[in-house]
Amino acid sequence: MESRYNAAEIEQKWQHQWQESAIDKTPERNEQPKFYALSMFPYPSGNLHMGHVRNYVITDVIARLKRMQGYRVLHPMGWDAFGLPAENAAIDRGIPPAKWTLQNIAQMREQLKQLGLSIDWDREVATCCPDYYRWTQWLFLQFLDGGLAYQKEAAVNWDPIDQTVLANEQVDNEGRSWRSGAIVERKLLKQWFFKITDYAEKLLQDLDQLEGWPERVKTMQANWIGKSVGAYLEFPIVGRDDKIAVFTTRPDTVYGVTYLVLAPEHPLTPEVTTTEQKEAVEAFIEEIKQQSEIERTAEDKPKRGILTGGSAINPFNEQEVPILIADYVLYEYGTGAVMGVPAHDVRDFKFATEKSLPIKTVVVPKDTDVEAISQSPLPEAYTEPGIIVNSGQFDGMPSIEGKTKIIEYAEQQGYGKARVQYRLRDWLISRQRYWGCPIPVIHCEVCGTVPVPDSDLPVELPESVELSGRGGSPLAQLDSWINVNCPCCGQPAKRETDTMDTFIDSSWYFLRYSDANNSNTAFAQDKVNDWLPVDQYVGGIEHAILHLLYSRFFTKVLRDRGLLNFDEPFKRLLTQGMVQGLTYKNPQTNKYIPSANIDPNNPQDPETGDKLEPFFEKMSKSKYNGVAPEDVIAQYGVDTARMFALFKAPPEKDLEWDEADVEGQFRFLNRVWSLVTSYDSGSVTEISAELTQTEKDLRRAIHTAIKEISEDLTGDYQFNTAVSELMKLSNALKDAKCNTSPVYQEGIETLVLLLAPFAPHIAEELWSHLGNIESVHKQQWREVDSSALEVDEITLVVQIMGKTRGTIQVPAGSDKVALEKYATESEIAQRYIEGKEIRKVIVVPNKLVNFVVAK
Ligand code: ANZ
Ligand code: ZN
Repeated sequence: MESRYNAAEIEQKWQHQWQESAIDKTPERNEQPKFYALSMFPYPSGNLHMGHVRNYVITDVIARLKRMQGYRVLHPMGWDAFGLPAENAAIDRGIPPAKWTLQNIAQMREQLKQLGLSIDWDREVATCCPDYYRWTQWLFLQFLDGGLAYQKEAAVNWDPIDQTVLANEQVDNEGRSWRSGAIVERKLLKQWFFKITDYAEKLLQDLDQLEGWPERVKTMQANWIGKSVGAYLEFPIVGRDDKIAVFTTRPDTVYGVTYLVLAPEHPLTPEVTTTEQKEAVEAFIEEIKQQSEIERTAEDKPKRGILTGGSAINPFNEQEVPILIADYVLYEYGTGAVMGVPAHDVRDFKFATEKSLPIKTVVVPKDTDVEAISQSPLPEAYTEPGIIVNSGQFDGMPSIEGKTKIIEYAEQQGYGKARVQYRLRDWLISRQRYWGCPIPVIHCEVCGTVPVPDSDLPVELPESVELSGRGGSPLAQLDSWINVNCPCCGQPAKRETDTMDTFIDSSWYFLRYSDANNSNTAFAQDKVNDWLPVDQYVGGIEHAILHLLYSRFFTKVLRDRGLLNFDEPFKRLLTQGMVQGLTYKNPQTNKYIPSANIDPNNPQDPETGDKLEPFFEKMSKSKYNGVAPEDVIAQYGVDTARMFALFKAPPEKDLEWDEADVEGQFRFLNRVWSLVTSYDSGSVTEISAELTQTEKDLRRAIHTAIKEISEDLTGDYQFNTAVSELMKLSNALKDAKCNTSPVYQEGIETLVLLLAPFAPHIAEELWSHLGNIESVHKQQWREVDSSALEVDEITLVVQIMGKTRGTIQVPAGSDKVALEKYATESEIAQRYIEGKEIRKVIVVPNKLVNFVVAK
């Protein structure tokens, strides 16, 4: 048989067969080691894009490889299905969010199935379905029971367009909502929080366990947690009984304090403000309220502040210092108050200079003449360590040592202590939105906040809700849903109307997959402890902080509640790069131009005639640089698309979509196709006692491929070099002049087996063509025969002017050029031909090299 490679035909055929034979079903627990391969589940927008394709293909190759290597593999898929877009679609088009979401899921599931992914669809989860969110609610109640969920009034980010609260991370650097783009305002509201701060230290420490994570992701997490070591110090307020507590990382500079600053929202602000300053202070506070946290702390903005008229005493030196309020001091961090040390902090230096506040040096570089520097003003803040001066009993001490000594002293005196502070805040989890998981509590005037009893879960989302996009929570408008009897006292009470942040849904889905269809519990312990932690997690770098941090937090809380027995959910993490498309933008008009309208040989703007420089950028609709997966599949087949996505770049790097390289992979698969289909297994001869050199060389090529590909696919997953090795093997087979040898047969079979994880359909077809009954995907991965890798040596005679001067060992099968090189570089030749002109080199393959030199 020598037929054409018809990708569409064989892909359909095998996808159908695989479904029939349930080949991708997760095996029951057995003596095989387990491997859990997981892709970050998608939001069901309705359309699969190239970024998805790349993500899922990477995970699929790993899953298929691990199966061949003898693991029982869990490779599931699901949908992160709650969230704003469904609600917005409902508002814009009048489709109920549930309907819209389920339609999208159905559509995307079909698209995913086209990719030939070896997913166990029996374990599919969708976070918006009651059989899933029943357990999200149950988990929420676990947190509530553990004292890890609570309500408090909080200044929140308010999106005036979407009419909802946003988490800090949903606000960009310019203070805009990540979804609507509106400038975010501050508003005080009662909100639900998860106490992630209780786990700050653990979340930081355990990053060390994550050897299989990219360093940069671990650094991002550590920075987000933001641990600071310092002190808590108290300054008595003049004329009052109370004190102002500050958090500082530089207790060694406490003698340099020349003022204190409170956050405008600090409860002591009105208390310390004098009558003379009252009006000005209140006006200032009004102004600050309009600013987002990002604006308040932006480096490049001038710091704004105002005197309160009050003052406090520095307990270390009894000095009286003024109290100010300023925008850059945040109420939520530390104690909401800071001590101003302008001589040693850049921000304080700027602020003090602008406000003409005194600057007092208390740390100097070693060997500084203190008298001399106190004569002239300090040109800038000195922020380095040094020697303590102007600080009473601590003078002369290195500042690093001074930190501990000053804290010890403050502790003895009773006005301070050591303190560790984290930047991480508690997780604001409530949303005033409809399409999310309802928070399962009931508010009773008598009993307070009462959890919904387990038997009443799930609290289902009501269907008949008016979604206008305006006002607060849509659920709050539905009286029939809100009014219930208190589960405790039976009196009329009200349901909570907030829904949960969708990050909660995605903080435990990987646990649910281990036991996805359990209707009695979120997951059985034996299942979750068997499959988890995830052995390889694959997803985008955009989730490097929050999703991963929240999932780690959930895992630790559930472990502490005895629901599972591991510390960390994801053993290894691969953050795949983006898929970039060829982009045209007119620099004059700043408009993106669809590439379909452009002649690649002479790119110019069809409207203006301006010349264009193409470049690569992340594929997106607005840039007209996207390539639709379905188009590529229709043209080349999914195996080519997979091969291209794997070959073009290492998985963690960005991938530039290039039609010519897609073609290249298509041609490669065609070469493999004809190589294997033209092979005649009927003509194979008996294995001979001694392999010929050709056979030996081919065997070496085969086992080199096995070795290299196996190595490329452990740990770092260098699919691109693995595909190159496949190409080398295919070339070696094409060139090998031993088609009837059993070694050639071994080569053909190996090529198909090694190709199987990458291009599963063509490999299956070719495997079956070779006469095999059982699927290629059920075969064992080939082991390296290291004896095949050994290079035979021959003895080469080295002659000078026809006279034998010695012999050297060289690799067998070396060609003439190589032999001449070995001989020329040998010590023997060097000794005899040194300084002489070589007239001629005569090479007799496998025997000798003779140098003819000038006398
Ligand atoms: C005095 C001082 C002197 C400070 C000096 C620094 C250098 P990190 O490392 O980020 O934790 N600070 C404390 N609470 C604050 C708040 N709520 N808003 C704004 N700034 C606050 O930074 C800790 C330092 O940030 C603290 O140490 C404090 O200024 C300031 F030479 O105290 B420092
Ligand atoms: Zn009650």
